[in-house]
Amino acid sequence: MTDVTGVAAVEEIRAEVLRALEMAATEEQLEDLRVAYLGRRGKLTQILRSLGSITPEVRRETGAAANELKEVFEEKLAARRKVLADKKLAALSGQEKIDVTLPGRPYLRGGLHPTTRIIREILDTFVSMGFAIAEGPEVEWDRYNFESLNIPKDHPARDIWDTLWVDYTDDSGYRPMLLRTHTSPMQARIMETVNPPVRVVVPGKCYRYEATDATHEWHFYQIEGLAVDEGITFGNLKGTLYEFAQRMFGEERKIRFRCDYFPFVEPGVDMSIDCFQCDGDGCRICSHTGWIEIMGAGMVHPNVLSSAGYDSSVYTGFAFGMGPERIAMLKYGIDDIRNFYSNDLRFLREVGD
Ligand code: FA5
Repeated sequence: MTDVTGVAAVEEIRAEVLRALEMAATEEQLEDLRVAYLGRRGKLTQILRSLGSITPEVRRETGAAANELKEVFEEKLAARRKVLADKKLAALSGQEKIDVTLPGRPYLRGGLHPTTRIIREILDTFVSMGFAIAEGPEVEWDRYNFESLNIPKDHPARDIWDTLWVDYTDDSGYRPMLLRTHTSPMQARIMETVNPPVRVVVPGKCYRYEATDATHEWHFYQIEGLAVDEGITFGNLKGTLYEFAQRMFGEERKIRFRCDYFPFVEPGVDMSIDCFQCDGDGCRICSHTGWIEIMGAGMVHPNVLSSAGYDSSVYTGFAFGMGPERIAMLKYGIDDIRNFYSNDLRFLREVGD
């Protein structure tokens, strides 16, 4: 390339590119121009690349002219882009009008299901008393749901829990499983894995093959509690559950224990609180008894301790099991448990959080 050809070529490009820039009417055309002159194979790029192969005198002049043109081109390109973008915006704002008097679009906010809300509230109360939280399987073996809880096969107490069975076959053949009827199997599972002292609460879903009514669902939650150590007495059970009831339902609440039968505790009790609606006088909520039953409880049966490998001559413990939906019903005045899982948004919005 000669001197004349080098600088002349740059000047030729300058005239061409400045004209083209003025004429470009869209952002796409500007981009095409950029590629045509400054892209990898662009005209100006090629001149810049060829500088290394020309004589030093020619290189200096041609290089200076080409670099100056590159700068001018980039500046004008940016300025032209801005002119086009401003034009586009002005055109748009002419077409689009925002009516600031229109009401805003409402957005839907998710919330906590009432069961989740009450479970968290109950668990928080026990955690603040030093209990840990554990969870376990909903599909369970007969061994945990019944046998380890002092309910052998063919024991009449099995009738208390109407069970949904699951067919299961593995290498050892057909082995029936079940949908756990209560959270008590976790008592055995926990004691098998940790040494005393134990203080744990277990929330979880349970299933029973039973007809539904205002206080019974075929699937519902329970919260199990278990405390095992040396020297635990019925007094500890009463004190813990009394504290729980006062924190959940108010300091003025009274509690009552009555004998009840569960094969895995001895003695077994059910615990009631005096009705917070009528203060024990009797009303529709407490079926005119003045008391509302909230859970089953008792001292862990020595057979349950020893079947989990604990020495029942050294350790004692208490256990309890409550239904959070029933507690939510009492606390929030809900009159039918079937509302919880029928997916009626009006109910969920009213009672959820
Ligand atoms: C039991 O299930 C025992 N495992 C509780 C227990 C644990 C006793 C540890 C002693 C020691 P029960 O069947 O009563 O007991 O159920 C306990 C609670 O679960 C009830 O008080 C009730 O709140 C709830 N519950 C039971 N069946 C249903 C149901 N069908 N629908 C809703 N809640 C239920």
